[in-house]
Amino acid sequence: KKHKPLVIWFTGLSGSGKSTLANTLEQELFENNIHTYSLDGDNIRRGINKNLGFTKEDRSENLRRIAEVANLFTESGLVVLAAFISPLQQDRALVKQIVGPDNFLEVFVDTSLEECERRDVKGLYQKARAGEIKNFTGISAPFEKPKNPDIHIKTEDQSIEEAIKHIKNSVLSKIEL
Ligand code: GGZ
Repeated sequence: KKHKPLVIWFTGLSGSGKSTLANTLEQELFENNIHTYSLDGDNIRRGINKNLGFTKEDRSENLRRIAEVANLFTESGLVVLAAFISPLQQDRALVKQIVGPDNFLEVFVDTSLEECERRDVKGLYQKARAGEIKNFTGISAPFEKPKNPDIHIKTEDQSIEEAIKHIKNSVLSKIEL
């Protein structure tokens, strides 16, 4: 099927649910015969960005490279799903510029720090509180909430199914299927 290029960019705290939403959405897009590619910490930070850590500068460069990669994939006709904390407004703005503002859909996965810390699926918040992880987003590094996200998902008030339906409708209209 022919459709416009698109980068679906999930931003939010560690443990907010970005990957869960991205993975579920990707399955549904697949069922609609939309060709996708997902970028996340697992395939990026272990590969092309393995020399980068979590300082402000490294995060910035991490996100810049991801945006360039996302742009290459969209040029080849894919819908890209990218799930990264992307904590700073200026970095998200640069990403949007690199992929092209018209090809960019920003999804703010808004889960409170309290809830992420309560879930603490990977035990990272506990380590961050204990000082074992430095520059941890929400604890010892900033997260600037997006002011005007295209889509705002409050995972504490909305089911995954509802959230996915919302994002999917927006994606389908944006790529004009
Ligand atoms: C935040 C960290 C940190 C620090 C390791 N701060 O929940 P996770 O584990 O699986 O996902 C987080 C991931 C964040 O990488 P991103 O590339 O998305 O970050 S950014 O957009 O800011 O560049 C977390 C893990 O890496 N992690 N140390 N200090 N998250």
